Amino acid sequence: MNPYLEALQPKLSQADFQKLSTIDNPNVHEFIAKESDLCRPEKIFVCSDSAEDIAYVRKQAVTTREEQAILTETGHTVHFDGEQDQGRDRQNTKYLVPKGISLSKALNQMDRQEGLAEVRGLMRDSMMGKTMIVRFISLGPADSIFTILGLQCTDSWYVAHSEDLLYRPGYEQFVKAGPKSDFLRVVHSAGKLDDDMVSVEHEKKRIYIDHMDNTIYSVNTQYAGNSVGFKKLAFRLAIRKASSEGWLAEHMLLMGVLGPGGRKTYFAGAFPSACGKTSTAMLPGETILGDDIAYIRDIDSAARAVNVESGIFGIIQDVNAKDDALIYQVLTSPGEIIFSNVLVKDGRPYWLGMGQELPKDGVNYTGTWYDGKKDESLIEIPAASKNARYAVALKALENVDPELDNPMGVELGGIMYGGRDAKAYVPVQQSFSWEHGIIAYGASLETETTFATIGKEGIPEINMMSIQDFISIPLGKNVHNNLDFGRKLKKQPTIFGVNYFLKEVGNGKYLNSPQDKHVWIKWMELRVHNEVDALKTPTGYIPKYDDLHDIFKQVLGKNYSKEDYIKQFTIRIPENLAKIERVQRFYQENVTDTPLELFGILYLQRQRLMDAREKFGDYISPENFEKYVGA
Ligand code: SPV
Ligand code: MN
Repeated sequence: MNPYLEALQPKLSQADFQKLSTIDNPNVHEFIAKESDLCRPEKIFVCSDSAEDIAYVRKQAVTTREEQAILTETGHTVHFDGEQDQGRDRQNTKYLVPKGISLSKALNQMDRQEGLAEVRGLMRDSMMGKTMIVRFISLGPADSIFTILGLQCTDSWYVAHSEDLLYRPGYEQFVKAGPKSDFLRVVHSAGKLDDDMVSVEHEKKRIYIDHMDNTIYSVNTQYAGNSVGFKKLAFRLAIRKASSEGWLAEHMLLMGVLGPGGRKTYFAGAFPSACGKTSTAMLPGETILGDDIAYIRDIDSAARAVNVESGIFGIIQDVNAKDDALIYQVLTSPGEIIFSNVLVKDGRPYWLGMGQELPKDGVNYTGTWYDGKKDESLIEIPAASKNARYAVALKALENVDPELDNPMGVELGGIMYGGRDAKAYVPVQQSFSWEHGIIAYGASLETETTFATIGKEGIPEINMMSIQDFISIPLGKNVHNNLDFGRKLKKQPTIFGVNYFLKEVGNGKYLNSPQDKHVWIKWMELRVHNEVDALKTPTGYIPKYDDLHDIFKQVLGKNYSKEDYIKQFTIRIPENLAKIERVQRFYQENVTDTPLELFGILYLQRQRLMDAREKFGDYISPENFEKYVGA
């Protein structure tokens, strides 16, 4: 027996000891022993992914009151995070870097030794009187070139339960992998809890990423984006691994879009948090593979992608029968769902924008809630958190794609990038080339901060490829990796820029309804196969009115007016020039390793915009652009 197993034995039941011994990897035992030594749990539970173990995790989440079983016959539970723990915490999420090293000025980083001392100090004895739960996860389908193994030690049954719904089991994979296998490590403690089982020491919340040891520390938080290690935490480590191995780890949805004759084309889509990623992936009539994180590899010169996860941790605000019919149906039917930070009244969950009047009182993330309740700063507390969410397994959805667990992934026909851009980009456009798409849509992705992260909303910012919060390599290197990845492919996915948030000049009204995204994606599907023409503008190829008119009719049964088309697809020269300037400045000031090609491609876009202005003025109706045939 290795010394780590021996050290762990007193904290393990015989069955749990057996489960750990079956994994023939001393690094696994060493990690658990080291963290147990630090956090000092009373007991350790090892989840082997058996039906019995999984049922136990779920039961414990309710017994310990981290989750409440609301209406027991539905299988729904509710979890609350603290008032200061309602989103990802950018400020307290830091990369640990050795002295003298910087990943990029735009990233939150600190000295590794200091960071380790601080976070390990905060974790010391943090699990006293609690159970440490050990979970093994397979990121990506099992037995695949995409598979990355992950191990998490946590003292939260809610976190462990969420992982059941959101990830593929990994215990058997660890057993098979043998002694030398590599894995990502996460240790999490919710820290001190109040009587309602909510983390209280939010000022001591820390999420530190130690990529030198492939380890993530998370303490004094329960919000899943900070605590479910395999979500954004492991994603940060995966981005580094991908970069060193020549593939891509992306903040992207994956979906199948149906085309004429039953053809299916797979798309990936990068959107910052709360910018329409899940609702795109869930469009009715199409198929879903994933809504958050994808790994993409070059396999036989084609881009093939898998969903890293197997469930959805989705935003529930504005999910209603009209805008998100599919997920609304799932959330209002019996099944295993964890709701977080919703309003509960008489055993039912309620959320903002659900399409019905909300009760005037109930229980929410602030405890007992009543209409008009104010927080310490005298600001009215909404009935439910804007960032209230649901966790559900993809297999609970009727439109889950049959290729979800294909070890080879699916071949991508298209990739889209979209942010919250009120002013510049048109609702949908296609890039002139792989390079143009990566730079002008991906690296230039601009958005506004949202409720998904703690802090002020509505602040405009660059969010490169939508991974700004997660990027763990120098930013320029990421741009370079993307350019390079596509150049090596024989079959490049077509790249599109989408913008669901364009507003009318002057009056600030959104120009599109949430359903319109369905039209854009059907147009993109046709473009991938060269089945509709497009118009060539300075920023990309845009749809022709007649084609959109047909698709609006077919998909939404709507009469799309020429007037709407012209408003939505007018090329706004001043706004686009200003955008280019902001993007250039961001890279010049923050990213010393920016590939020169980025500036070259932006320069050419600027030239095209200026030339068009000479000819047509500041605001150019799409009708002025020439028809372009083919791709
Ligand atoms: C996001 O905020 O991008 C999410 C939710 O997908 S989480 O990262 O888990 O906070
Ligand atoms: Mn996300």
